[in-house]
Amino acid sequence: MIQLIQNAKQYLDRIAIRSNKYAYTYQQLLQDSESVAATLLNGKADLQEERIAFLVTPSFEYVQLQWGIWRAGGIAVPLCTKHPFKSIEYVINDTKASVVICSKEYEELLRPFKKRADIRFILTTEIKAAQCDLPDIAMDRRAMILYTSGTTGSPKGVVSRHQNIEAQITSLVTSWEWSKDDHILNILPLHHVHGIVNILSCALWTGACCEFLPKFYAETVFDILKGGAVNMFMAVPTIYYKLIAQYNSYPPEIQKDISTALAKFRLMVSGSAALPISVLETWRTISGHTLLERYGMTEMGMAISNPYKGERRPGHIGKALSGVQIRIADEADQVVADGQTGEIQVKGPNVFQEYWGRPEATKKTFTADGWLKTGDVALLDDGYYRILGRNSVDIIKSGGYKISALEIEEVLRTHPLIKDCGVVGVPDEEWGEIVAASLILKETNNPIDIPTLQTWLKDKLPSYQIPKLYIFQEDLPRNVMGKVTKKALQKMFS
Ligand code: MLC
Ligand code: AMP
Repeated sequence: MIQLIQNAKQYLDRIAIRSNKYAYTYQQLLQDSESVAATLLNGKADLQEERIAFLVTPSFEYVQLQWGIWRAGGIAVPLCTKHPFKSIEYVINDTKASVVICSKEYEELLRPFKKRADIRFILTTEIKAAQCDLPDIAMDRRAMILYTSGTTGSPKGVVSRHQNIEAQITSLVTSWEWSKDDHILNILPLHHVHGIVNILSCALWTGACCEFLPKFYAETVFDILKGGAVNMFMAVPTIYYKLIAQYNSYPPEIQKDISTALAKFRLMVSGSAALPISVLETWRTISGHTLLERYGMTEMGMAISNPYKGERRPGHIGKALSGVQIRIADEADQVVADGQTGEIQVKGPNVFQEYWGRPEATKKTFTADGWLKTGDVALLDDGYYRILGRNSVDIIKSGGYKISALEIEEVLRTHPLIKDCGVVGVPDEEWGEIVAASLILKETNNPIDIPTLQTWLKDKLPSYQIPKLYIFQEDLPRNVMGKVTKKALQKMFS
């Protein structure tokens, strides 16, 4: 039984979702997701974990599809609205999706799948009101696959089971005291846990309202936040940075209106990347709120959080969330003494069990005794965890997105004028890190035009992965063994 969906029966007349200026009740969500389930089942008793990929903008339609897939016994594979065709095709092929669903807006982009004999292609406009017998879904069944970049190979599908998602939700609902009277604005993409679990699913679990703004515009966000209906907000640090810049552009009377409205909020949260203390402090001046910083990962949802009540310590990610075990371990996976630096390792019902179709990668991401190796380096500082960095320089976090330097290098090396390249993340106030590339050209008298290169990259990489900084070198910095030293390369950009 999927408790998230069962819970909705207690809140039938309440507003579950606000999107595109419409309000949708829990009853509508139950009815319309049943129609999706009936369309997908098409006479079958149970989808038996078929992968159903779907591409719609964040809206009621998204939730209707997500719940419909779950109710029919399928695995939901949400696609990214900002990805080029190549990245979408990769996910659909990797998951071996049997069905692809999209709204009219994405029909042209996904047209090639219409011709595939192994895929059933459904437009959301083709879903008609229908009822059917729904299968009973056990909690240990697979529910969702989200793609994440790593230090090796192509992006991997993180498989979450219903029990993992439920543990991730309930831990946050309890810790942050969600209630049915809450109303949250969701401006985040819905192919990552921050938007899907922390915001959407926690709201629906408690009978609260989730309002979508499918595209981030700082001005529109302030218009909604000033409106008085919303009382919770969650975002990545880059969004707070952009909101601060927008706030600073307003005359004093508008600033005052915004500050008065924000002061009435119940909770404001930051996560997915390190929150700079300067952003925390400026936001406190603007809103009267000390942002609650928490730490998570696609493979486990949230694991560590500053307290809802109690001291929220700047520069720290907080303490273990309820039901989650944390330890700091050395390179041999041995626990270090309190105060010593090591990798954050995590255990609990929130933690995923497998990368889709990649048993070797799954094995490598857990210790022999079953702890998830996050790759994040931290220490316990007077009862609060503090992140110091990451094990790998090949992982870049920009605007809350995890980006693999190796994936970008692989694409750059296929350019006819490029002999070799090195990609690194360079610290940046606004984005956390920005993607920077050093290019070694095949022939120095045959230069590369950067705007042309950027255009060439656009259908090969999501736009947020396209490097923003370039340097040209004769060779990459290397150590005595001839291995590229990425730390030295990073310094060359700063
Ligand atoms: C957009 N751009 C970025 C970028 N986002 N560049 C670097 N990093 C990013 N994250 C660039 C585009 O390529 C484009 O460049 C220009 O900015 C405008 O694009 P846009 O799409 O209009 O940008 P905008 O809508 O303003 O997006 C910024 C953003 C977005 C911060 C709202 O990046 C975002 O939604 N980030 C959140 C990601 C997220 O949810 N992460 C959670 C992962 S889960 P050009 O050159 O073409 O103009 C996780 C676990 C946990 O981490 O703990 O939560
Ligand atoms: P993702 O794989 O996209 O889910 O990103 C997970 C990663 O985001 C973590 O492994 C951390 O590196 C980073 N992260 C999430 N929250 C924080 C935070 N509060 N501070 C620093 N890094 C964070």
